[in-house]
Amino acid sequence: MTTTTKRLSWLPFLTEDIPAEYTSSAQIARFELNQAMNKLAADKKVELNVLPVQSDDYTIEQQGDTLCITAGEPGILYGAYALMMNLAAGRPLPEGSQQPRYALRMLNCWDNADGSIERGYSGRSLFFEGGKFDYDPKRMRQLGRLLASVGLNVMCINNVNVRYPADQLIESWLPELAELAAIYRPFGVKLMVSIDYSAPMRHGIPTADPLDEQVQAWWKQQAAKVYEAVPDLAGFLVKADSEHRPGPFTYGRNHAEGANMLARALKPFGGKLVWRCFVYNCQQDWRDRKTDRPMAAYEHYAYLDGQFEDNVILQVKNGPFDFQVREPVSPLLFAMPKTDLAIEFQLAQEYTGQQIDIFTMAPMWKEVYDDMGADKVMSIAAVTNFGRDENYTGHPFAAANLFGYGLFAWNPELPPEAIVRMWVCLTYAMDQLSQDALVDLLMGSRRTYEKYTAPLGLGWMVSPNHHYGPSPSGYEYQAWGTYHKASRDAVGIDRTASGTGYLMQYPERFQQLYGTPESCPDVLKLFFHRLRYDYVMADGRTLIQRIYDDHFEGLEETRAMAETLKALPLPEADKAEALERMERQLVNAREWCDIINNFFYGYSGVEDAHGRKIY
Ligand code: GCW
Repeated sequence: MTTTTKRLSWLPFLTEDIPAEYTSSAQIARFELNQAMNKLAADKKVELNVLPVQSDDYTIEQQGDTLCITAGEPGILYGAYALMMNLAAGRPLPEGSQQPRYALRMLNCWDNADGSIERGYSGRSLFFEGGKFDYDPKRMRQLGRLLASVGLNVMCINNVNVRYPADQLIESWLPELAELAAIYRPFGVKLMVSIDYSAPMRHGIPTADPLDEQVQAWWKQQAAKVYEAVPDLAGFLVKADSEHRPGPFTYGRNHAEGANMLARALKPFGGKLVWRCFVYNCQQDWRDRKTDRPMAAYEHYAYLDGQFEDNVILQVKNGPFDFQVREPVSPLLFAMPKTDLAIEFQLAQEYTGQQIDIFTMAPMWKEVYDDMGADKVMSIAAVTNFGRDENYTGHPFAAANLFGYGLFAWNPELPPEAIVRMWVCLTYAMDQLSQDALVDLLMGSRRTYEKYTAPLGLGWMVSPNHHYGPSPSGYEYQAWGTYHKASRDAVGIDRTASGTGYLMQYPERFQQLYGTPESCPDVLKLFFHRLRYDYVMADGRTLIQRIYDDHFEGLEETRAMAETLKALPLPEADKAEALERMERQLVNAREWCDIINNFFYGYSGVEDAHGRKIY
């Protein structure tokens, strides 16, 4: 069992473990303020005015030397952390009443009962080992503290791919689930569990058909048992009919019928049914040019708008594919005005460097948010990036994504740089120049990673299965529907009206923006258009030259990052960890640059205009 970490990323001023006996947010808030205020602002007193309501909102007012936080539960804790973190960062305190933009600010852990984590890059599971619950309660409270400090309020603890014995979470493991829920409750974090749609079939029922009365009765009775054990469980999360998971399609039912059956079972207890829209044909023939995977979610769900129970939330990945380094915003997010939606991001860097390469996500989330405009999405979810590693996130800088996600989920209007700067300021006591250098490095890291990997919105040039490192044709002749169609003359897929028609799933403003190669931003050009290598970009470069240039630039920028990193006065452990990973990132960037440029050179036969060697 791991012991509590000594230095807690963005909360280094909190060094004492939270006592186990605390059962309310107000108690924890007092405990944290007591240990921190001396260090942060010894001349100030803090008063808590705890209102007898359940609410996230809080207000901080200053009267002379006294700072008064007024809030219910768990808002009082959010107010306390906001106060401490702003003081620690030398920032002004938030003025007026503070409310989160999203009601449900969720984390999805992809932890398996055997202790492994699907797409986990920070060690093994914090919750499970050897086919059962196995955790360090101190670390649980430490994690509760981290999550509450950035306002996250729902945590789904098991993988959406539910494999035995994780299905027991809602059956024979209920007492243990209740114990864990009790640990997180005072932090304002409600647990959620992923369930297996076919569960009734392991109880003598021959079907999982949502319209079958026995199936409905089984889920109703099971929900009652679950809520008796954990009365405030946030709900169930479901991956159905996706990548070989069971679901309603088997019985000729649509996903409203499938989700509503479960939602009705949860409704008497106030539970939410979060249903993922990551549904597509993963058995595609690459020769089939009609099927276009990004169209799938919209095709499966948009027509069902208005048919879902009011406790159903459809969870939609931010892009139409699958957490690539760049994708356009999912058109489904605009297509269901009568349905509650959650947008889903992935903090785990599956396709974005696996917490070896630095990839700071705040700029990307803000782009997606800006694209969404005045939307009605009310919930937000992210696949987590933490595990049993002592620093939780493997790469110490990956904590900036966990931290940033919380801040973004509370207030997506925050400039990404403010989020990243806040994390740097809180985490590392450094001189201004060093802080600026680290902020710049993190802010540029996504663009750099994008340059040395798949060009101009193509995606999917990663090595199959594990998804680290380049393999330009690795997914080209596979069944997953992820193609770039590079030939000797051209690359990319026409997804406009004259092509697959995907673009037509969007509101008019996107159709205008992405409709022609000229109007479409460079970074998404090959997502929406098939272009010849001699296509001339707005800046006068040919497409092929732009591909070469981006890759060489990405490699150069990574080298510059490594130099910056070497010079930073970071704490020893973080520096050693970051440098060791940077060595691997340099190798990775070099490989990507060589292999992708060589791939396109091989097809096009065009020499680099600057005479650089293409290996
Ligand atoms: O991209 C895929 C991942 C799977 C994951 C799936 C999903 C949990 O490679 O590992 O399964 O997405 O989001 O369901």
